[in-house]
Amino acid sequence: MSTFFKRILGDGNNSKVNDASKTNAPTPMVASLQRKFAKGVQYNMKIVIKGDRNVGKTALFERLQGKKFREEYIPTDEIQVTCIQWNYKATDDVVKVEVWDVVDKGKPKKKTDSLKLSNNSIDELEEPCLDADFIDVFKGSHGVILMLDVTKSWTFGYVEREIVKIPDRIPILVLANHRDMGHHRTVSQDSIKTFLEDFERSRPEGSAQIRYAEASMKNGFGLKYLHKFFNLPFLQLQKESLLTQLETNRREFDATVHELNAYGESELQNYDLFIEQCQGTGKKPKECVPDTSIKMAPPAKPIPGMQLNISSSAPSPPTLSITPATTPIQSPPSTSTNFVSKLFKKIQKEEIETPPKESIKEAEASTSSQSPEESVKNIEEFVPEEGIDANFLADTNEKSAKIDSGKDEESDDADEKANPLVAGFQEDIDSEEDSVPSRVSKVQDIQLSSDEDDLNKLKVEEDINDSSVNVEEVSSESKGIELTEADVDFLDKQFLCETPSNEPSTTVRTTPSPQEQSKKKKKDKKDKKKRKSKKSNKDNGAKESDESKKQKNKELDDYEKFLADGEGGESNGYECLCDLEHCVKGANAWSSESIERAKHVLERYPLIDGHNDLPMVYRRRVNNRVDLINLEEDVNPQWGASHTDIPRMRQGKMGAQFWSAFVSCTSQYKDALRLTIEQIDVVHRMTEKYPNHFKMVTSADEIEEAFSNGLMGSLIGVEGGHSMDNSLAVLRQFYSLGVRYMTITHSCNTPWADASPADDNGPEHDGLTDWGQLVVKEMNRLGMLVDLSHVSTRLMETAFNITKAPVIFSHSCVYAICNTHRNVRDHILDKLKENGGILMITFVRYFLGCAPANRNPDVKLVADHIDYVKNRIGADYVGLGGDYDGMAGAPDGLEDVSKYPNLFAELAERGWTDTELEKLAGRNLIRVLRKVEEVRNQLAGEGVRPIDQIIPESALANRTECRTSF
Ligand SMILES: Nc1nc2c(ncn2[C@@H]2O[C@H](COP(=O)(O)OP(=O)(O)OP(=O)(O)O)[C@@H](O)[C@H]2O)c(=O)[nH]1
Ligand SMILES: [Mg+2]
Ligand SMILES: [Zn+2]
Repeated sequence: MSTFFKRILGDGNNSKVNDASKTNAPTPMVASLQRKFAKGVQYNMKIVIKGDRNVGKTALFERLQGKKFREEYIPTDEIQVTCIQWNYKATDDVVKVEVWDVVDKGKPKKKTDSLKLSNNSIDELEEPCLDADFIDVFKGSHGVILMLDVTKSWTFGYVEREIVKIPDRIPILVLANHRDMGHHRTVSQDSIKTFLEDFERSRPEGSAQIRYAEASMKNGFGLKYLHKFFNLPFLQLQKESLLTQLETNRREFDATVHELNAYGESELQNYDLFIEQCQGTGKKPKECVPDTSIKMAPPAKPIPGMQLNISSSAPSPPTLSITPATTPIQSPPSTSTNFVSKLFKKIQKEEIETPPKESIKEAEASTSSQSPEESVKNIEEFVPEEGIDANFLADTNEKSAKIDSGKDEESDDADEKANPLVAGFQEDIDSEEDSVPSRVSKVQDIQLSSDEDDLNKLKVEEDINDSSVNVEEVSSESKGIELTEADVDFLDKQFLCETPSNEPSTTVRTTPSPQEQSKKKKKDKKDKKKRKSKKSNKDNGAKESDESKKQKNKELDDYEKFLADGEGGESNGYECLCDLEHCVKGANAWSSESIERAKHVLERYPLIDGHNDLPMVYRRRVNNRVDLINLEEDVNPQWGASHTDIPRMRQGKMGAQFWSAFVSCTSQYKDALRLTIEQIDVVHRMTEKYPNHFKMVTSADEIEEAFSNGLMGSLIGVEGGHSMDNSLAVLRQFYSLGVRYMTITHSCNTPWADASPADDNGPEHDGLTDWGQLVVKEMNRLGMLVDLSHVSTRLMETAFNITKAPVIFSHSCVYAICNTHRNVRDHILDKLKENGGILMITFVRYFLGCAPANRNPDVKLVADHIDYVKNRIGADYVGLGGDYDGMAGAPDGLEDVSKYPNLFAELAERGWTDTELEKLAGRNLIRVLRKVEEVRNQLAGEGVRPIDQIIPESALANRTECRTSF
């Protein structure tokens, strides 16, 4: 067995190679587990543990194997995998759980001495490094445990960045580790939960569950929760298996109907022709026998490649196993599908015990006796040469009964039959019973996942006896890392582009020899008795699982209570090893001329971006403690990767920024107002802290003035009408605090306005209620920009009808290119032109690249959206609202705020004039703001008074519990 393979899966026997106490290598599976698996694994489940460096992934990995907690920190060099066994509730199903301790960036290693590469040309190669850069760890996964350390805020940043890369179909457990270090805690439970709630809302319907729990690997807190969590990936796996089988069934069904149709219409099914042939002189069809007895087909063959075992023994749900396309029991070494469907395509030859001669004979005999149908290759052979056996039907049953009993003398329970393609680790399954010394080589066919194309192809055939390795093929294709990467605007109602994969379940399988099968059956019978006696106890336990349903809001076990039974305690702080690398992918090259031109434009006229969520990052990562962060330096080492800091803003030639005072919709009817004021406070304090860079500005003139003084203007936008708590007084005071736009809604409806999901789900208020219309009017009167990003299309239409001033879309894209309700439809663009407002194109990957675009978002795609607006309504109505730090990921070439010039260079190369580029940068926004100020002044001149009308009580029905009535 290759050392490579051993590192990944353990070698399943008493390995000399692995010593987990010394290295990161996995431990071999214990004999009892091997035996357990040997009786037939119904499911193979893959669970991935992911997290920043030093959060306790390996500690969990080892806890899951029943090992003790280790204080010592040994960074893991590369991905390690082990197998554990787990049961779903009280059922007898054997679920083999393959646990992956993922390393994002490993250390490449020189090949080890034990490997002799036959191909000298690659002798010098380093062994491939098993890390998440090289392997798409989510492929074939059924669950992900995303770990963070509650004492290190950047490890939460890691979770925020990584969670969006996990395919929607995979259940996720966010595990906040180091709970025992509560006194050093810097990541609050609230901030994690709020983030997860927002994120969950942004996922497409039908996405898998995201759970949150706290844990301590030191004292074992949270492991019980984890055990229960496994139910989710298991049920997901079961669902996928069922769906795959249904799909195969459907295809087979169609094919059969097709075949029957064709056959029915062919000459073969023409009775006259048949009779003619039978009576004629030529070669008669075999069916021409003077016998009227009924001919029946042998028992139906199973659907090729699939075998469905539905067991009724377990109460619920039915157990089921998929048997992939059958491989001959003693198949020759195959070089096509195996272990490295996912991991480098190494084929490994496993030594296994040769069955005793008698059992080989038995097997052969049973194989030959088994094969009346096996030998039937076409319809001609359907009828035996000797003619029709009058008792065919009866015989069939009898024969098959005999065959069965020959194969399985002791089995009295179909459910107990060994799965013919049992999961791996069959070797040495019953060491104490094995007495057969002779050995044969056999290919163990192991599939960890199915997509072969995304991975490097490396086929290695290894002979266990001399440990030599033949590298047959090495391809340098890199894996498709892009696959699961989708941007998520944590704030936006957003859907990931990726279509949930319906890959078949991960399977690790070998074909057991007849001897192995028969042994297993014997064992199974023994085991069955034991299990039956245990079962009644277990059934009682099944009730327990209902509790997990109630746990949605009760994620945290009582830690204090837990401590009473545990040990608790301190641990040293550990050095930060977080990987802060920013990878700039696929940035397109522009001529230096274009880049220079772009920079000149931005030096002449302020680039005013419509939306940046840095204030939210302050809240989530440092609880709004502005002084903890130095924005004048790279912030990445300070609080984990993010898009914005002063050096990068300067590099990006920014002129002014609307900072978003965003609070989650979950705070609506609760403390949204306080939280919003806190975000406004963050903007003021952040601005005042860096007087050499920022200046608080509230008008068009002030933006230009700050710019001319070399300062970047700080503007405030409140993102979501829920922030104003249904009070026009609050709206007015927002204005006093410097707020210059309010987005009418975020992703939730307010009691007076419909958010964009209403486009899909139907309106609650037909856009805006009467009182909602007053909000728009009051904003006009105040001189506050009406922001229509995030609102329903109907609301946009209404707003256009009532607003006296131009509106903005602070961060949206074009619907014609990407059909999400967060984007702006053509007829709205036309109205926008009439209104004189602007659409500020956002960089949120999903809003750029969803269908019909279906493209990887990059600078060019952003430019396409901008060009679209220009072509439809003109360059006067477009601007930029990047949404940096409010989205995960960013388009290629626009990775952070330093990259704006790339976009301007791209547009310059598309023929945009300098004037048009200035308009895009800020001139359009300034024009709109000036107009809004003009309307304000005009209304003031007309003596229009503040709107005095309070929201009708009926609008707040059932939502008044947090309000004091006067
Ligand atoms: N106090 C305390 N220490 C923990 C806990 N979990 C892990 N540790 C310690 O934290 C350190 C890091 O744990 P590991 O499990 O090696 O972390 P890791 O995530 O695997 O780290 P990498 O392999 O470098 O990515 C070790 O010294 C552990 O002993 C915990 O819950 N509480
Ligand atoms: Mg580790
Ligand atoms: Zn938004």
